[in-house]
Amino acid sequence: MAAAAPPVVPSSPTPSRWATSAADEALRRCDELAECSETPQGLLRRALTPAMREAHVKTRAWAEAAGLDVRIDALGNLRARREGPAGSRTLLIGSHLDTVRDAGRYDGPLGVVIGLAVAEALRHESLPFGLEIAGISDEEGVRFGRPFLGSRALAGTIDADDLALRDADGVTLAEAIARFEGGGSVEACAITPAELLAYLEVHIEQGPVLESLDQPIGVVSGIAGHVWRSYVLEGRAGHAGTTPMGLRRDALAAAAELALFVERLATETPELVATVGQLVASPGGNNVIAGLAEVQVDVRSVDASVLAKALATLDAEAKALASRRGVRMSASDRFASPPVVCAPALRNTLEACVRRVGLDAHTLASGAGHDGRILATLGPVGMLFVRSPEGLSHHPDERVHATDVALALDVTLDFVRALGARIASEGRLS
Ligand code: HGY
Ligand code: MN
Ligand code: MN
Repeated sequence: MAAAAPPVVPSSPTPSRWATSAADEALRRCDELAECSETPQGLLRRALTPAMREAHVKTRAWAEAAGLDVRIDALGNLRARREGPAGSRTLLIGSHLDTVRDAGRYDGPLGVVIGLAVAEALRHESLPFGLEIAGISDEEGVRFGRPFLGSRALAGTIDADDLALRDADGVTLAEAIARFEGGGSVEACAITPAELLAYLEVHIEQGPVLESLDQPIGVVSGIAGHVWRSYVLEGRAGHAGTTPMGLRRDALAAAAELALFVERLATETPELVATVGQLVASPGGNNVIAGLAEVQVDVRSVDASVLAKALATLDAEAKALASRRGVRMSASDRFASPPVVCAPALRNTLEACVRRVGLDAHTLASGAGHDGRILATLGPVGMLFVRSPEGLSHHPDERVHATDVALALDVTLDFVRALGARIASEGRLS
């Protein structure tokens, strides 16, 4: 008699029935949130805007249906909370609700709706800690040109320089806060290290690694260090027709040379990525030599020494080419954050939960920035990645597989229960 055919092992395990249904609802909610946009074509939802308020209305309804008390803080973070036992700390689960321009619908919101689904599943289970689901208002930095303003409010580090930042319409952050009428003061947004048990963020990978390994989910080891450095090049505007090439101080040409150097340096340096996403020249005219140009550089590495060396090399090259071209150069940082390591206790627990759903616990670093880098200043941070088909993100075609989201839900629910059991028995995380 022919031997029985070996069992067909699914490329990924089967999620629980709860998770399968919760994943469908989570993806439906991401679709609903994608309707909350400042633009009729393409998705844009910046901090403290009417589109964000629309997103809050929907998210609040889902959170209240899950039995959570909801408030909007001064920076426009949505805070959905269930109290823990007196004196207990809070497990914060969340991600951001703001988007980049022409965004995908999962970068940020997926982590919020997964948090809400898990809170709903745990509604009638006791936990030895408070649970707060955060819809963070500004991670991408699109409106005020500085990222992580929402989580920095949670960390209590918003300062006068931040409040004076202006958006493209000249509205300061302080004015936007006042107009949005979130609750309480900027200071009252803060969570203290004594209050925070841990922060968990579930996020799409936004890169190709998990897909290349055919892994539905992965555990994050750390978040790359990240700097937004602006180089301003000041030459002299002039007539495009009458100014001899040898007498020009062309700021746009200098900026273009710098942008190509940025690309070459990152291409030649392992562990480094660097991008010029914005290059603005003025006065702007086909027949006018640009007198002024600003090059915005995004530089990242998981290795702090690689990042520091790259920035020093960029500064040196900007100075040298400016001198060669007779233009003045100045550099300033709009944002800088060192690499962050995810807490081993959380990472180990996540890995155990991933194995419990029948997966390899693949661990990977995050090249993308996340609010966890800011919240790591308050306490332990853990992150779980969900596979990004084609590694695509910051793009309307960004998508996820429903079964991968379901597996992430199973892992996240198991993780919260595992943390609860540990705190109940040992009183601490590790
Ligand atoms: O830029 C980033 O890495 C993130 O999407 N804010
Ligand atoms: Mn994100
Ligand atoms: Mn993003």
